[in-house]
Amino acid sequence: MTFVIQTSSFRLERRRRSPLAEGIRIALIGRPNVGKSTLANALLGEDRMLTSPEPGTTRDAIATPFVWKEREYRLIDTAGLRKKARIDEKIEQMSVGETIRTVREAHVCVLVLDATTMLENQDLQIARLATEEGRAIVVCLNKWDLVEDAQAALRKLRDRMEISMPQVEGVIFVAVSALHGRKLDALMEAVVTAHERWNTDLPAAKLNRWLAGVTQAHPPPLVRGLRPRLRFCRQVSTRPPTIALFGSKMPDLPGDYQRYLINSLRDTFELPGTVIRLQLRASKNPYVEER
Ligand SMILES: Nc1nc2c(ncn2[C@@H]2O[C@H](COP(=O)(O)OP(=O)(O)O)[C@@H](O)[C@H]2O)c(=O)[nH]1
Ligand SMILES: [Mg+2]
Repeated sequence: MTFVIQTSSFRLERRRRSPLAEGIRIALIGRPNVGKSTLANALLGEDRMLTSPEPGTTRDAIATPFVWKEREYRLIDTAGLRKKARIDEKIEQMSVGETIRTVREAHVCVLVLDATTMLENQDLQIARLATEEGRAIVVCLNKWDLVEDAQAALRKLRDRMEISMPQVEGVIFVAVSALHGRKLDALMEAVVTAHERWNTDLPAAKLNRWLAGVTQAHPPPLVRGLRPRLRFCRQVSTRPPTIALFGSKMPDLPGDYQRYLINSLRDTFELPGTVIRLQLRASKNPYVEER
């Protein structure tokens, strides 16, 4: 099933035209040495990170504006992005606390990986912070210039992501070389796409048609002899898309079944790589909330 989600692109257009629009806020997250600072400078086009406040004056994230292809963005600036010469090694290592603060400031988190070492546990922990905070995510495979077997590297990454990060199934991977400024356009396009999906607002009629079909194809399992009944749903917020499901016996809806619904939403409404949240709500009268 395919259709154009007009609501979200319309909103995006409006935001873009507004003089107050500050652009998509991007955080570069990842382990030390994967190339975050190099990528930041490549995107900013100069050593703009040098103008950041001295460490110690503030630990709050600040956002550095930049323009890419005539569109404005903001890069969340962190100690981990600043030049090594300006700060000591201790705070160069982004702490978990700082990563969380950075992630919360961002719309889109770009998870930067070193393509030669790829997805280690620490990378996954960082990625999980971003998904738990409900951010939009793009995976950036940096140092692609050092990779010899591109196909094998991509296959390895895809397999690992599928197993370790099912909550962002279909997340966009972009292979870049920050050092040589390669494929940065593709990276920024992915950022825009991920942001658009994250902002998606699904019409109630389409959602309820989906719910009818999906529960008919595969009804919720019996719990202690009773079947939870899903009556209707609607989207209650964007960023990330959050769907409230109304019905009976909702607390009994098994986790597996919730994941089935989320995966089905992601497929049906073409939201790959997007965290989707469900809210389960009790409803006795199916017509109270319907419009
Ligand atoms: N070959 C290659 N080296 C890179 C690339 N990006 C960054 N590096 C190198 O990786 C090292 C760590 O980069 P840095 O930006 O400081 O990483 P950070 O700790 O994540 O900020 C530096 O020596 C960079 O020159 C790349 O695309 N290709
Ligand atoms: Mg750095």
